[in-house]
Amino acid sequence: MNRRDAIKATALVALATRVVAQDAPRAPGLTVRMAEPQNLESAFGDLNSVVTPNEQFFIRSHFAVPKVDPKSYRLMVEGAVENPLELTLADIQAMPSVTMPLTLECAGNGRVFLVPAARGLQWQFGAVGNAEWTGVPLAAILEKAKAKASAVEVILVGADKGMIAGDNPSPGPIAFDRSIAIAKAKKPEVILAYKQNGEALSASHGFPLRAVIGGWYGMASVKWLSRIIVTEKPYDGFWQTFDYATYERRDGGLASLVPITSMLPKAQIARPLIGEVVPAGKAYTVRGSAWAGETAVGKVEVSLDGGKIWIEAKLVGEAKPFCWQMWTFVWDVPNATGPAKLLCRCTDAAGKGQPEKRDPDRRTYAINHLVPVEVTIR
Ligand SMILES: Nc1nc2c(c(=O)[nH]1)N[C@H]1C(S)=C(S)[C@@H](COP(=O)(O)O)O[C@H]1N2
Ligand SMILES: [Mo]
Repeated sequence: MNRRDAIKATALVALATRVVAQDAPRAPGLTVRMAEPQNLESAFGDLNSVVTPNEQFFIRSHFAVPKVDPKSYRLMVEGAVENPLELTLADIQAMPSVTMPLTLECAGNGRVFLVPAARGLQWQFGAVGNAEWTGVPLAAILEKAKAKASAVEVILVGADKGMIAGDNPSPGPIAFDRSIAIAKAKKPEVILAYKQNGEALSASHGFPLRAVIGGWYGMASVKWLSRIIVTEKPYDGFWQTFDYATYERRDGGLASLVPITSMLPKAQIARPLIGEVVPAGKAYTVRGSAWAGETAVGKVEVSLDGGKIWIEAKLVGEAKPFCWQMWTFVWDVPNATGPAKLLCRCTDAAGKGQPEKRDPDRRTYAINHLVPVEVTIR
């Protein structure tokens, strides 16, 4: 290498280091579901604390991560408000803050289990995580902006943009956005967060500011939040009509597409992993987590016989609203070698459980039918 090459190499290394330093280091256990834009799945089998460490938190991004300069950043609040706002990051951080654990599950989590196979990212168990989010309640922002009494919805707009390809291509680049009903927008579990587990948001998770909509599937938790538009009629943007909508209100052959909101009850087994070899004739502590969206987890049960007999698992730790709960179940593994099948299910506090079979009305979202974990006893 001559001197000029050496200088060039050093410059490249410096550049590469700087690019990497924009984001938090990632745990080696993450699975790449898409390289660009980066979509990473958590190692759900590694679950051993109620809070998912930032470097293990799944990433679901539809477009490239937008570069947002925190100094020139402004959050615009407009539409059906008496007092439109243009807030700096400092303005937002000067407001009274709240910190709360909220669980986010991608509406496509579990898509790999759909039969026949569905298009889209093939998430297994790891497009879900739980973090302590710090920020300001959206309600406080709406109050500051004096949202009108005629307000129906709040549209949250991200700074990321791109083209939608495929059968129904977008006419040009569109932003990632999503509306939520005004009643939900004013709930305390809806926050605009600038910290995740006590650290500034990383670029991948929405730096400098993101929405976190407690109880709802992840798509409404808009990252890189740039605009809030208060509207007097329901919004029908791409991300709640073409995408992230399920068939509901079926009535005499009429089916309407309704935007996905609350997470459905779901329990997942972290250990054993699918295909794990489990020692024969010993006790094995099965563990996992369960969540129920806007409702509390009522109970978690495990079946070892394909769903005939269900035995209650032990819920671990304190139950917190909009936050998953860990559970364990001591399995007395038989002293005979061969295959075994474990099932788990969550019933929410209102008595709603998980379906045994997949409901096709849900298209490729809101996947909470029972999925067996098949292992080998040896
Ligand atoms: N601006 C923007 N916000 C977004 C997305 C996106 O692509 N762009 N993806 C959404 C989806 S589908 C999910 S599941 C969550 C994932 O959040 P995470 O990447 O921090 O895990 O972000 C949501 N917010
Ligand atoms: Mo998602």
